[in-house]
Amino acid sequence: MILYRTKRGAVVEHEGQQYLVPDLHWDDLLNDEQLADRLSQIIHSLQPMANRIAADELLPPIESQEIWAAGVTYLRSRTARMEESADAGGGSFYDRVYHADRPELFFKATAHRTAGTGQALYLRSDSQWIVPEPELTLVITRTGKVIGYTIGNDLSCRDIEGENPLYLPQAKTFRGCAAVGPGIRVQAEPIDPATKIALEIHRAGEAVFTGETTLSQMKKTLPALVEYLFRDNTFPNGCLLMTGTGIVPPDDFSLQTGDEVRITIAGIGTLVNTIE
Ligand code: DO4
Ligand code: MG
Repeated sequence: MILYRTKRGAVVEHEGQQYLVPDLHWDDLLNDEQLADRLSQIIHSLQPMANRIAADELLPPIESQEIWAAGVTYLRSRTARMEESADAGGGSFYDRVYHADRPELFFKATAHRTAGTGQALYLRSDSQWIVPEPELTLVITRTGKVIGYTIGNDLSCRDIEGENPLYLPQAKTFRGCAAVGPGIRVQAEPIDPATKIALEIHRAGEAVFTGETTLSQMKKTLPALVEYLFRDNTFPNGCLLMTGTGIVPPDDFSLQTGDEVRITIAGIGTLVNTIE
């Protein structure tokens, strides 16, 4: 079942039908450890919506949650980071974190810096090398339970992070730096490791980059990422955790104004954003 945050309220899509679930607060929903069961019960007593939700009614599936992100969880990311930081003496940091037990975890964004599907992401004005990062994104309650999965775009400035690893917060966090959506796949069971993630970047109607990976390529486990994130940390309204990219365009690629970025994760949907 997919849960959408929309201009009409929370909407559940199940077996091809959509149901408006009134009077529910988003922050409460995302902190319900039994959300899958609760939504199943609620829609049982509802009629399907006669007028389905249109694409322009969708809102990003986030309210008071912080978005955090894990890095260097796939070999492709480790290699790309080592290359971009080579001139700055990037040395072995990325290789070491790829193999270490402790993951790289960083603060990414809040709702006001985050777009939903169909909304714009922004290029940082002092970066000339910006790429999308398509990432499975966990939806986690304040108690640390994963109650669903969405799609994330961890927009990243490779020149700024490559110049010096201490610039990471500036490379990652700025206005319009993140996208999540279109909705949340609510399920209590772990996600299938064979799940595919695909990235397409379109420019003037043409695909200028396409790439694909699967969750099974991830070096870290999802429970380990969540356990480290919640170690000595609290999230009063729950949080979203982007789990790292396994797809990095070639080094001569940078996003441009007008590009369209499409990220598809099987079973969740497609997150579409234009670049401004
Ligand atoms: O260390 C830089 C960021 C890594 C990252 O965002 C990723 O691997 O997805
Ligand atoms: Mg990333």
